[in-house]
Amino acid sequence: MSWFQSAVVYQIYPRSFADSDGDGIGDLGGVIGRLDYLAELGVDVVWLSPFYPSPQDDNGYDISDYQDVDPVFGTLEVFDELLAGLHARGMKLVIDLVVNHTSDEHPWFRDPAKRDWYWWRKTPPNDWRSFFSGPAWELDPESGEYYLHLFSRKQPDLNWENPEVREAIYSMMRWWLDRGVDGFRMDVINLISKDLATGVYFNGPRIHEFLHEMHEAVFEGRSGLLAVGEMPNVSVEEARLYTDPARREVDMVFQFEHVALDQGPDSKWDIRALELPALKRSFGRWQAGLADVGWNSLYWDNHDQPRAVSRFGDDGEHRVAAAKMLATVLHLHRGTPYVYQGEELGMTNAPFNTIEDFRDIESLNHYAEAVEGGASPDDVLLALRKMGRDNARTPMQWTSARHAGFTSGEPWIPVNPNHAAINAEAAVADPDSVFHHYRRLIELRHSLPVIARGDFTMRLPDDERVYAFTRSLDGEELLVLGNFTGDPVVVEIEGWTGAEEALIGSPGLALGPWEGKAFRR
Ligand code: ISL
Repeated sequence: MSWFQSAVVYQIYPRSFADSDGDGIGDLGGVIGRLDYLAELGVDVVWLSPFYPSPQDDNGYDISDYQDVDPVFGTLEVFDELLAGLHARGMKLVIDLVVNHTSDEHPWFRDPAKRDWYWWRKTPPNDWRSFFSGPAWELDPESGEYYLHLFSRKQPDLNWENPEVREAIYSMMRWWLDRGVDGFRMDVINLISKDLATGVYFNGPRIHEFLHEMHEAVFEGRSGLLAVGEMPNVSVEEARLYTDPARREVDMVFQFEHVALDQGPDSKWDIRALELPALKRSFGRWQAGLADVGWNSLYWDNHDQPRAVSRFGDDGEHRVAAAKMLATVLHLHRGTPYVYQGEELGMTNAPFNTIEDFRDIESLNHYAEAVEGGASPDDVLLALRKMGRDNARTPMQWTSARHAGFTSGEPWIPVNPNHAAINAEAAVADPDSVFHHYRRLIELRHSLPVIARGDFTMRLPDDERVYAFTRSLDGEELLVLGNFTGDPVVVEIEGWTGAEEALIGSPGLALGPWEGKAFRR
């Protein structure tokens, strides 16, 4: 049993969390001011999205110096204070490791002695496309050669074939661990091994070798740390290899299968209705595949996804019930749950009106490309409103005051006007709030071994309205139910009457609109 199996992670996107200096952009000082809030919620680990020096082309996922803090976010001294403040409250800090690419303004990229640290070619060797629209090979007018960037053109991909690159990264990681951080969330880490000839960049030929080497070079001989691999396009079988403790690669992968079910196969902007049985099949396959070896991450939301209550639930009349139900269902699976800032308040998608309201490079590039290709601007906007990453990036809603108490200045992206009703101050004061529901779920994971370690059985797999599963450990059993519709529904579960101890909700197997329940025996 590893410590992280009973832990809950809280993700902070510092730009949008809390602004301490009035420049309209959240910062590390702002996070320090909210540590007691995190402690009250009861999370074990904070994952902090990038705060390093960066031209901010992709909000900090384009790093120009791995070993410092961007002045917009603070200084290394403020970082140390934040780390100490978390540790003093018994929380760990995991930082974002973005090493598939750097910024094009990183000194490595312009250093002639480090030409081979990136992928340079006289002509594009393949037709790879960037995740942010357009070709992935960019002509550099200075040298007349093309460089690879799987993300924006300001995010050139590092060449992990070069051992000097790998050693530089491992040494940077050791520097942060020596400073006291407790691990890394590794951005698109299954993209680092590429085979240009065969066109492979997901889970490439040397990926396991690189991760194992990193483990030996960085984590060996240290304990209590966390290594999370963010891995788009990873199968359960591959995830088993990545997270098998005996292989010493990473502790868990952060995978995307369930958040792709309402998207077409070729484009996230091709939005489909979510079918509940498909969601259950996906979760069920992951629960079973990592039952005896490996470990799951559990999440609905992060800084790249729309808000869960708007996407999978109901952000109108039944918002509170739906937000609680989604939390109940997710947190009682086997795996480590992640809470993305504001999810614990049931924050919703943003009412973006025009393209000017958007800030995200992915959305802006897609809009430009699609409209130029003849798509109707209104149709493109409709998709951006539903699936755009900026939905998750509107400022954290602290109070009902101006700009939701996020900043005393002008926020870098519009605050959701619903902060008048949805905010942390109101939620903490209301014992029935979504916030206190999350707090109780976190407490339950800490106190009930069946939640952290029990096995998992999907029930009613084909039911289109209700998500149902049981967990069991050493004779202790849980039943979890979630109504994914706005209508009341009564279910029958073989062997359960609903008269068992109700951990969440009232006794009985009748569910109100969007209601979630859990029973124990
Ligand atoms: O958000 C996505 C598509 O809409 C994903 O493809 C996302 O780009 C992918 O999961 C990788 O995400 C990570 O790396 C990106 C960065 O923009 C994301 O914010 C980060 O989470 C490049 O560093």
